[in-house]
Amino acid sequence: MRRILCVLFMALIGSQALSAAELRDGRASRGMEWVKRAPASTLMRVATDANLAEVSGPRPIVQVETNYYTYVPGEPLQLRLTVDPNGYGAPVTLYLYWENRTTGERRYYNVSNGTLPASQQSDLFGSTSGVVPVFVPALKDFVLFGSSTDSSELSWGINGALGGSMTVPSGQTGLYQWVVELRDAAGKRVLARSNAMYSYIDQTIGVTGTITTDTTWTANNRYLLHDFVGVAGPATLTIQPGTVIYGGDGRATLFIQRGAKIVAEGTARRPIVFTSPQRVGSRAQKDWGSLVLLGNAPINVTGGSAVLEGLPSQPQYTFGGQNAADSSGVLHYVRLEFGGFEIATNQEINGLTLGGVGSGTVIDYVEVLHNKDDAFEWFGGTVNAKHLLGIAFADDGLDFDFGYGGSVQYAALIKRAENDEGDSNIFTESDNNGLGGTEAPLTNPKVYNVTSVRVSSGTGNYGGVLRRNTAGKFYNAVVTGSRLAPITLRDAPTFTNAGAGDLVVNNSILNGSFADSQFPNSADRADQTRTFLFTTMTRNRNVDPLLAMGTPTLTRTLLPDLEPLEGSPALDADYVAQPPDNGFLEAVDFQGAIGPGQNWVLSGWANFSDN
Ligand SMILES: [Ca+2]
Ligand SMILES: [Ca+2]
Ligand SMILES: [Ca+2]
Repeated sequence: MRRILCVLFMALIGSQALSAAELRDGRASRGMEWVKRAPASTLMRVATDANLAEVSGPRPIVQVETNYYTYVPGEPLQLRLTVDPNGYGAPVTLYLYWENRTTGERRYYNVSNGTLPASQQSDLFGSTSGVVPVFVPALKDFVLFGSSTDSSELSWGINGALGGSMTVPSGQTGLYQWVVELRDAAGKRVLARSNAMYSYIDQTIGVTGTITTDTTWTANNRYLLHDFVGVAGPATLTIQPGTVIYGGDGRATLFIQRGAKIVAEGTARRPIVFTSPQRVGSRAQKDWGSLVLLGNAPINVTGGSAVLEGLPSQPQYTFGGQNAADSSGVLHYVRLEFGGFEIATNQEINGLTLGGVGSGTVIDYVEVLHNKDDAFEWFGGTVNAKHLLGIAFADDGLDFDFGYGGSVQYAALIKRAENDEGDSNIFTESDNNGLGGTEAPLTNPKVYNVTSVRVSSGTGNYGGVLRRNTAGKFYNAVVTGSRLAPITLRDAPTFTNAGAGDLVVNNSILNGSFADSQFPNSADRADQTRTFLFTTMTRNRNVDPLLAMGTPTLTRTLLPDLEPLEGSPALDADYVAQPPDNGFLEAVDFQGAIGPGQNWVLSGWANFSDN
């Protein structure tokens, strides 16, 4: 630890310090030229403005990023910052600190003194004895620490405003982060916080072919997958918390085959990350494939098994069986970023593909960021899932098919305009199968507490499309911002299922226009859809859900606050459905993915980068 800090001190103290006189006068100096100091007269208004902001919601947006997630000794660590006032006019204080994500040890950084001792706290421009309030600056990918001379593979090519790159020491493997906080003018209340996690590792380990014996991937290495990598039954692949795995090429995809297991038990502080091998800022959807789980649980395909779409008819790509309680392992605090490579024409790998996965599998806290296809897709199976986060997926949020029959609770789904395509739906697309056949069991997901929002764009479709003879139970959803109708039922068999009570959409906030709804049997499809959703179904409302985020913009999705504001209709107990006690679904007192004070999306494990 001491050696790391020595290196940090050396790197950081090189920045220009403010003199006491400069601080008193508010004069521009090299450390502070990118912000505007708030004059004392303005500070009189601070309390009023801050109280107003507390009620009405607009908060500044901040995002801090390192140039890479893992470093071997000697590699340069750079840090950059994006800030948007987002309508917040009152002065704030800016805090920058380094933290050990394993031990919690924290060191504040200050432009005058560099890294402070563990016992001291200061805002970026002030001192341990007093803060320096500033107006929220507007910064886009502003490099705080960096050297233009670093190799282009890892560098943003700009010298940092606060100093040069930090050089990573040897023998100090571990998980760390830089954190930026915007606090109120007194330095007390945190208005916005962003953390950039990274680890120091020993080496890169390439992975190819098929894993046939029990194997553990450890957090002191980074793993680089090449082409299709399989785990064959009965082997178990165990991945330590905090481990980072890169897809080394476009086809790089990890298949957990029938009878095999993945045990990826990350934690809130040490998530497991699968991501693009490119430098932060140069990443995009399709940089690699993603993660595929194939199991032995029932699917509704004749013969009981199927080959995953786009893949050759071989046992390692086959899924489905007779064991509803089958386990493919554990995914807990796992991120899947910048995947979705096209393995065949129009066949991209989903963020998380679940083919015939059984209810013995644990899926809780999984993020998909910037995937070219669906965020999450189920091909049959019985696996349940909680705390799913999908951001900037190109196709559907939750795609159900082939007789899936499990439960999903708490899913936050955000579409971005920059990555949105036709026939894509923010919340869900649910089919019994591709032909709308009667194969049993019908696709019948039990889905509670989803929040799905979308940044305005000219493409993208519905909130949810229920079609091709699907059944399903959808409760406590919040759907807002869809280009077309928030929910649409597309064909006659699906509507028949709804009439029989096998397809239910109740207790949901469906906010938007239904003018372009599809409906099976009438010229006036919009009217019939409205009648069906708001009269035949129970306790649905077409109202603004009053989320803290406000109207979604791309910048706001860099720190997406989906929590319902005080007074939100999502908190009206009369409209909240209580899930059946099936051993998985939990009692709730809110609609949508996030309850007041339970913001699992912004708790520090997830990533919201746009590149
Ligand atoms: Ca798909
Ligand atoms: Ca899809
Ligand atoms: Ca679709």
